[in-house]
Amino acid sequence: MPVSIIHIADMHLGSTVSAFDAPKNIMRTREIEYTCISALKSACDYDVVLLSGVVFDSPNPPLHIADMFLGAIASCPHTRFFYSCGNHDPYISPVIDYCVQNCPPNLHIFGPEFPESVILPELDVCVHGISFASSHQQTPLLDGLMPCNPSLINLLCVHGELTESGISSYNPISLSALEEAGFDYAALGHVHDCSGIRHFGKLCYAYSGIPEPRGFDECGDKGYLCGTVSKNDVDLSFVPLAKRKYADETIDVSDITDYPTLIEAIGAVVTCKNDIYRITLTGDNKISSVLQSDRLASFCDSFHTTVIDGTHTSLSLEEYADQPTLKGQCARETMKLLRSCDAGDCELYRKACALLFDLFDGRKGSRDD
Ligand SMILES: [Mn+2]
Repeated sequence: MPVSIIHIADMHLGSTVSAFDAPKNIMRTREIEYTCISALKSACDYDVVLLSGVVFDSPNPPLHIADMFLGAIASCPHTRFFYSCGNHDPYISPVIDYCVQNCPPNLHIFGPEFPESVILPELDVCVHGISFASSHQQTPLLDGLMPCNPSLINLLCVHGELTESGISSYNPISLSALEEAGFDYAALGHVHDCSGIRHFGKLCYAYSGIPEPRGFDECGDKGYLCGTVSKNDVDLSFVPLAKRKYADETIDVSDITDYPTLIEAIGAVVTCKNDIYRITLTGDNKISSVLQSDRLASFCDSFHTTVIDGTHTSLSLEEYADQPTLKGQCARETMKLLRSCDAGDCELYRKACALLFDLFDGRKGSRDD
């Protein structure tokens, strides 16, 4: 009989969002908690839940967060939950002490000393796991793995980094060692992108990624993996859970000459009102010497959009340098500054010069020549 499982990792419960204004920070913090806790509560129809570390963002989160986690597990009394602690929530920490003391009967928290195996005889399943003891783990936790009993479905639940070099501060894991031990499915945590189901010889393994993103290094769909595992078949699929996505986009403005067209171009990228966007404008700016990033962002219908001006100006100083005009003098002074300034300041001086040109032309920072 196949066993039905949910593989969920890196929930980072107890982390607080601070990138937005105060009401949105609170809303987003609560949303992340809600998604994760709902995911746990939705596990009632599954046999086994594998929590591959970093349930908690820190060793000492507010205890009501731990109560929410334990309460969600207790609300699915017929589902067996297995939890291997990771680098943010190591086994030796106040929050894990609390969870151990208040552990619902259907939750098993693996210890940090040696890989443990829990047999579920009614399912012909054996779940293996081990916890980080502290925030760093250079010695591979799975050293000294015993071979699996091949008559059972063997599931591994662990936090760590896949590497054949044996070198990592976050529990180096060797795929060849996992395959040799005879696991049917290795549920891994630590990497925040879902890897999809991968194969190494007879071994199936995956990083499920995080359920909810918290920054622009976590773009795209986020969620968990669920489905069934049997002796020779792993049928798991990715289920998106996140309420919002992060999108990090670049727009080359070189062919754009006015604000309305730029606003249209940004609008074509900011397509979902629930999502969080970072739009970096690049290329040759012929629109305005000072792009009003905040104003551009204010036109966007989204949870939050940041616009960053990464453009450069193609203003030709040489063209004006010979003129006996204010523009000519400004061009000559700017060229002098450019010869002696750090590379990082060059664009700043060029933009300042472009702004002055706009002012001389009476255009308030809107250059169109
Ligand atoms: Mn980690």
